[in-house]
Amino acid sequence: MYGVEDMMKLVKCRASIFFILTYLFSSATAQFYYCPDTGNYTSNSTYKSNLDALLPSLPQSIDDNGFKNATMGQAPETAYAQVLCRGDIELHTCRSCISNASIDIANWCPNHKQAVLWNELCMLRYSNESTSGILATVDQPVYVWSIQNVSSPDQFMEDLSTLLDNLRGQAADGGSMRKVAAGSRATANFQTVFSLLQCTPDLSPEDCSNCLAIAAASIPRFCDRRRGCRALHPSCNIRYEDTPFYNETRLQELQGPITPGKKDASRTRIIIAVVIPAVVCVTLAVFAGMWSIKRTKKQHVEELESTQDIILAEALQYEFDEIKAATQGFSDANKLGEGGFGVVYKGKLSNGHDIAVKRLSMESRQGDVEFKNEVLLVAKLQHRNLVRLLGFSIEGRERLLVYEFVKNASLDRYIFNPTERLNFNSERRYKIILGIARGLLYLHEESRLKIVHRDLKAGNILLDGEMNPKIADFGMARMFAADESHARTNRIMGTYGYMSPEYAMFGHFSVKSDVFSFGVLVLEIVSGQKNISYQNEDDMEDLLNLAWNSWQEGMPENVIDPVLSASSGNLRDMIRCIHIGLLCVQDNPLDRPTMASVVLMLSSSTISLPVPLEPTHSAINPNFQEHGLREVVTNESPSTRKSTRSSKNGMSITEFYPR
Ligand SMILES: *[C@@H]1O[C@H](CO)[C@@H](O)[C@H](O)[C@H]1NC(C)=O
Ligand SMILES: *[C@@H]1O[C@H](CO)[C@@H](O)[C@H](O)[C@H]1NC(C)=O
Ligand SMILES: *[C@@H]1O[C@H](CO)[C@@H](O)[C@H](O)[C@H]1NC(C)=O
Ligand SMILES: *[C@@H]1O[C@H](CO)[C@@H](O)[C@H](O)[C@H]1NC(C)=O
Ligand SMILES: *[C@@H]1O[C@H](CO)[C@@H](O)[C@H](O)[C@H]1NC(C)=O
Ligand SMILES: *[C@@H]1O[C@H](CO)[C@@H](O)[C@H](O)[C@H]1NC(C)=O
Ligand SMILES: *[C@@H]1O[C@H](CO)[C@@H](O)[C@H](O)[C@H]1NC(C)=O
Ligand SMILES: CC(=O)N[C@H]1CO[C@H](CO)[C@@H](O)[C@@H]1O
Repeated sequence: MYGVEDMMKLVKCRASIFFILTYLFSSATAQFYYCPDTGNYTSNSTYKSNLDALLPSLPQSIDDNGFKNATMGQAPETAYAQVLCRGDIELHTCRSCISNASIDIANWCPNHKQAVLWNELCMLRYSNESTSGILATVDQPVYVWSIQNVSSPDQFMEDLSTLLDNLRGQAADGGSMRKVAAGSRATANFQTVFSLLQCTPDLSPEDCSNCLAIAAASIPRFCDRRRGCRALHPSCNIRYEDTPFYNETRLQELQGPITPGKKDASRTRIIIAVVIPAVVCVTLAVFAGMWSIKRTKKQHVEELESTQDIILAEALQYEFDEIKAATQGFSDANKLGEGGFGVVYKGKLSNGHDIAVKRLSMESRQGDVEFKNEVLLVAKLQHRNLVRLLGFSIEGRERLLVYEFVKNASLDRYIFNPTERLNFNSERRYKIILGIARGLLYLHEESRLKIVHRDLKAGNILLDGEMNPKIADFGMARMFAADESHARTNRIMGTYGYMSPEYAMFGHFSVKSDVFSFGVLVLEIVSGQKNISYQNEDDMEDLLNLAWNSWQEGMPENVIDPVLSASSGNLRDMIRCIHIGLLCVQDNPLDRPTMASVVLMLSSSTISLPVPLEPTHSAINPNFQEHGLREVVTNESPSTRKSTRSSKNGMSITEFYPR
């Protein structure tokens, strides 16, 4: 019996790495192989004669479904083979492909007891061990990518991820004869992404789905922004391109109509008409690892959900030394910033990719396995307004998180900076607010995990090269404390000034405490002022107070950053933002809108907004904290207390400034 750690070592020892440089292909000639170092046969062995008899028989035995498993000979010298043709090709092409592969495989993996060969149209593998019905993935699968990049990478990768999610289940449920799904989805710049997913049909639906999930999970790491990519495992493969590459007619003939992305049908047709057939130059890196480790599954059920998670963890795990080298030994020169959980460094991997590395300083209460589990879950959260978690590294007590590198600095370095904020016109600010709202909505409602951020603030919003906002540091609570599932905590991890009263005082958190922080952030972005500003020495006035008072006086433009008033005439969007901000910072969590309503309010100018109630800002200003506490404890409902006065003023403003 192996423990998980032993098993990780086992994976590493048996892994061998092959690199092949550049391939140029415009036809089916490019081949990718994997020859695990599991032993060689001798030329006079029975195994070799069994294999020699088996391979040539494969092309004729295959049928329209494009899959065949076959065996030859008696144990222990039995030769097992599996072939899988791409789900949309003609039978005669499939046969020709397998026939070529069965000859070529001996050239690529001479004398190997186990081998896999992929080319554009088919896959052939053989082994001295039964492969039927067993999920086989390599821990670092073969990724083949186009060297060309898409023009709107964030949107493209997000739409791709959605498309793959949709197709995965469809492929898994394909039945015992065929597990194939193909489809397309419209994305930015009138482009469309096309994808074909396939498993060997001998897998169970669950294993097929897992295999495809593993293959898809590393696409952002190996094929980020690429126009096309293939992820190849022995048991499944994924291919996507920004041009149609599969034969839709043949697929329909074999398994009924394919379903393109629902709303995308008309656009897809236009795109198909104008695409230029691409000759894709491919760089290939073959990372090899262990072939099939399914048989150890049962021993690890308690620690990790499944062996597949272990394999996936391997795919996301970086060598500590690699990261150390990438950050020049965590040098001060590479330091990007410091947060509650550790110092963040800029790094450059040997393949040229820029990364940001968070070196965790806080002692976690979790074991390595729990930590890996949480990283896996958080890495699955992908949205264009979230900073992408690429992986992790563990060595001894050191824990590192590896993130995509986001070009420009965090939002606070711009909006509170007297010169930088001149470049932030109201349009840009509105776009940033909307982006943050969308990212937060994804975390709260659209993702599988339903994460409460708990530390949303300007310093945690990063801006990419196009000044799109990306939320950083989400999921940290999951990776540190096991108490995320409880809506009450003794560990307050937010930042003072952004914390909702119920969180700051009682440790109650919920999506609505994030909404509060979002409200503060909105007011900051609009005003260019921090949560607290000292207007004069005696009279300390915080931002929420200022916003509320100006609102009440019917002068919301007083809150707006003066650099905006000077430059732009149309401030309606900003006033709408102030209104939304005030709705978000209301004392009673139930009065605050959900992020879904916030996104709706921001996206549509015709929706009329409810009237905000006065925030008592009890948690904002330390001097008011006692006062605030008393108010909440007496259980007087803030809504009944304030409604008369505010509705009058609120109404008039809503009517004055329609967008
Ligand atoms: C099998 O043969 C290859 C060369 O053909 C060699 O590189 C490899 O080390 C051999 N493996 C074993 C386990 O002997
Ligand atoms: C397959 O070959 C490897 C390497 O020689 C050996 O360790 C393993 O036991 C063989 N498997 C079977 C089922 O004979
Ligand atoms: C194969 O040949 C080697 C010598 O080359 C010999 O030692 C071995 O016994 C032979 N094996 C079989 C199965 O004939
Ligand atoms: C694959 O081969 C095994 C025997 O090795 C057989 O039991 C199984 O039915 C085959 N599966 C398919 C899908 O042909
Ligand atoms: C098989 O090889 C022949 C000769 O190299 C080639 O003409 C043919 O296109 C190949 N078949 C496939 C499906 O790649
Ligand atoms: C495509 O993007 C990758 C990764 O971001 C980058 O390294 C590469 O230089 C880009 N290639 C082109 C042709 O722009
Ligand atoms: C943001 O990043 C882009 C691209 O790196 C750069 O051209 C631009 O100057 C940056 N903007 C600011 C305000 O720093
Ligand atoms: C007094 C107060 O709450 N100040 C906070 C305002 O926000 C910044 C971050 O932008 C915090 O660092 C301050 O503590």
